[in-house]
Amino acid sequence: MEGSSRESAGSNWWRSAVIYQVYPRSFADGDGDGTGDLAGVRAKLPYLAELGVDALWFTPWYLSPLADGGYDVADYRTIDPAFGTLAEAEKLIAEARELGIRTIVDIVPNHVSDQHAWFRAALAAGPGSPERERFHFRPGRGENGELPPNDWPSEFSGETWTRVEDGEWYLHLFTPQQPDLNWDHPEVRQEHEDVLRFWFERGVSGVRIDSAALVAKDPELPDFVEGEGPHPYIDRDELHEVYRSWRRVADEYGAVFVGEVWMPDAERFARYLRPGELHTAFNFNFMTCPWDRDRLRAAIDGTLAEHAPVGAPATWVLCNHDVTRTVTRYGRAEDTGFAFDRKRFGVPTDLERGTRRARAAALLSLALPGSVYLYQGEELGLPEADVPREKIQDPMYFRSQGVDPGRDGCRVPLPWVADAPYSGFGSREEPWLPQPEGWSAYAADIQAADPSSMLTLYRAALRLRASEPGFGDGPMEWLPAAPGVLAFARPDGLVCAVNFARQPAQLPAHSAVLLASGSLDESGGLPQDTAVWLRQ
Ligand code: TEU
Repeated sequence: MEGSSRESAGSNWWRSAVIYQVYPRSFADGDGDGTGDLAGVRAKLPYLAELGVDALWFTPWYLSPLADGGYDVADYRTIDPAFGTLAEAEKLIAEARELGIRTIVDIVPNHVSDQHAWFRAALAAGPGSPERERFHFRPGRGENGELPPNDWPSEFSGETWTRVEDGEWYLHLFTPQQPDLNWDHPEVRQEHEDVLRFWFERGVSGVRIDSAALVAKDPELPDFVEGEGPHPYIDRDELHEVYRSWRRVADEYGAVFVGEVWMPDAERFARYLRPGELHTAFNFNFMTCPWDRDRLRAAIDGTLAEHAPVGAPATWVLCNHDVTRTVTRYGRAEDTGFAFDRKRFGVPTDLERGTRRARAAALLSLALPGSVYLYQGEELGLPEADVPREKIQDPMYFRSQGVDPGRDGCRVPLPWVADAPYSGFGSREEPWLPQPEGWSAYAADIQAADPSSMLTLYRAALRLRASEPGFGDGPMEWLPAAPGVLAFARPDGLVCAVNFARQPAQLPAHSAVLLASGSLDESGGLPQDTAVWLRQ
């Protein structure tokens, strides 16, 4: 499957790519210590090549105390020893490239770890020092400075300010172990451009930008007043200059960006994708959309309309390491969309229904114009796991006082071999998060041998998508369809149809059925929650 996509050798590869997200801690454990690692990924490269992905996006693999699963980076130039070494990362990047697979790394510009050399120096240097200017240190409010400097709510619930021994407070939109950087500081800007170069020099083809819309802060750090002027820290105009500057660095290497931009406002979202800024950004409006024909159609139309004026290709995402896994979400009776504020313990789900819909959603998203992100285990149809409370590690759980289960349920180590300890994830030690009972039924080895498995569906879909130039970036056109059915045409006579309605639907006119997410009924009708790819 070398060079799986028609574009994979060209400079526009990213406009149509299928990008597989690796959460290294949970992907494969090469040394058997219970934590996934780079040796594990290297061993699975043939699997990824056979799956047919064009690139791998690695969530942070750098030195980190893991206060937030690696999004608390202590040193960008060192691979965390739990994962391996820099030399190994270089080998991995090169070996993947030989199989036609590019590498994307994750950069977290909003904050660093409290163990980062800069933050340690800032603490040691004290109030008023230049070392503190790289962060947001302030005196507190109240008579004795005992109150935080402002009222900003944390992205992770809880407080956004922590007081240090000498009485000053520092800002952290996430956990106290993730102090926010001051992007008005030239050294902060310079350092990140050096880090970009560091990874581009090592053969990396792209960068995912974490929390990309949060980096710029109102220098006054005022309280947030609804409806009054620009938000003090979300989507501020100044941050575009940061990314324009990053873009100049990326262009020297032909590398690309994907921004993590949670921005329901289409016009504001598209500003990140203007020429000279980011190449792409995650399409969370599609991901958070419930399994509903009209709402999905509206999300698709909205997505294409917002991307068109800036000439950027859309991305299609069904899940990632922050959200409830697709089959679990779509298996719910109602409220199948994803919202952070509705993440709760014990929401019932019907996995059979969820799996059927996830299979249909896979064919839907892979047929749409643009690139697609696949989160590890999605190709195995893994459900969200119930992680016992005493094993949960995600700070979101702790900061919500145990109300929000957090994100560990989608981060459980993958099952590779049904008949092996820990489902073949690792050999010796128990995995860092427990695999639930029945996990081995999802193992890649048995799915590879099962023509009706999720893995077989993904392999077939990716193979077809790579061999049909009509898929990926390019035009699409809605076709007339029965109520409850979405049908659209792509170039070269390709058609995708999805039936959301209870009654089976007649297939659009076609000369061949290329692939279906489930069996058609006896009279050739498309059953509920089933998608099909056709040739006209
Ligand atoms: O996520 C950003 C983030 O937290 C959003 O998902 C946020 O919750 C949302 O805007 C709520 O409205 C990234 C990473 O993907 C995540 O894993 C990290 O924990 C986080 O940044 C901090 O680095």
